[in-house]
Amino acid sequence: TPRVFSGIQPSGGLTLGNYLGAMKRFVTMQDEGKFETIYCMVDLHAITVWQDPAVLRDNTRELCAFFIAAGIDPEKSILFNQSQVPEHTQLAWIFNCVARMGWMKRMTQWKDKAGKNAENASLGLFGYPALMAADILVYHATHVPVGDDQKQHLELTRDIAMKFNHDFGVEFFPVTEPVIEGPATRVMSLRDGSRKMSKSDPSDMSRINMSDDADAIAQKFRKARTDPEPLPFEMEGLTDRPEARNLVDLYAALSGRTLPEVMAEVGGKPFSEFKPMLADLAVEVISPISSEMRRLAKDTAEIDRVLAKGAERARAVAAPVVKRTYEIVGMVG
Ligand code: AQP
Repeated sequence: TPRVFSGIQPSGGLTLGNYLGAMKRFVTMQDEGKFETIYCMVDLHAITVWQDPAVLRDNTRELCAFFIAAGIDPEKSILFNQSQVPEHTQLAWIFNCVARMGWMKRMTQWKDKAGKNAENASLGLFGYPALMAADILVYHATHVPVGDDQKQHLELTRDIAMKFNHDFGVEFFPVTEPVIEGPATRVMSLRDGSRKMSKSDPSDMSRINMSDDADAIAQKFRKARTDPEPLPFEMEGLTDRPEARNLVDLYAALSGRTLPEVMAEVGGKPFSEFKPMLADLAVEVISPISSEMRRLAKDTAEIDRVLAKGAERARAVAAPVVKRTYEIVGMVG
């Protein structure tokens, strides 16, 4: 069976963008039953920027509770935390030696996150995509569901797999397919239609957090930036109106309907009418997940048991791949 791998950073909270662009699609792929599904909290990625240790531990457990509350079944999928499976970093070192500096320097996430202060960014942040390639390829994953922002990193993963295979004259690592589809592969900030919604945006008003209550959600949509025109009647009328487009996309993704279906319902409405509809729908989707998350997160012993079991299952798949890789590279052992 084809194998799916994807991960989310426990870098604090979870946005509606992470949920619609990633988590919700992880659940669909698990439930379709066409794939073996492997999902990961990538704590080693999170520490490429500073994380308070106690907060990181809490965030990792909370993210695990989110996965389960959103519908990931730790029996059906392998659900685990990255640092509990050392094979990821073992393979990442090999990939550090395969990937080229020039490839890494071209990554837009590196440029965005390191910004003008690249001299002071961590080496880990620069090497992030090599660890990500290892996360995926240590399972020989064939399909990776992600948001649109990760497209470039997945291309790099393919480049690393191909260069490794070519350098060592083997057909060992698969060339992975990104799975970037659906109506919410790039959810935009509520304050700026040209930036993606992100956990690390300094403005909390720019995002819907999966832990926001109904009042906060209603307020954030009410204050979301828009132009003054009412919604158009046709999809074409959303071109060059990024904020309007984003809200309509969100409505479609949250209601599980297509854009044309949604336009037939809300076309022509002023934002004063549409925004409360969107807020109600978001609350309907988010609140059962967040209340279940809070319930599950209370039992940290149970979360830790799930993570330990997930790590054991993950290692059973990853260890033989690392062993074979080290043989191919020429390590004695
Ligand atoms: N705005 C988004 N729309 C759709 N998908 C998104 N993803 C992130 N933002 C959006 C997808 O969520 C998955 C997990 O992302 P991550 O936790 O690894 O970190 P990220 O991509 O860097 O997301 P954030 O929220 O912007 O976190 P920070 O601010 O810490 O960097 C990925 O599949 C991603 O595509």
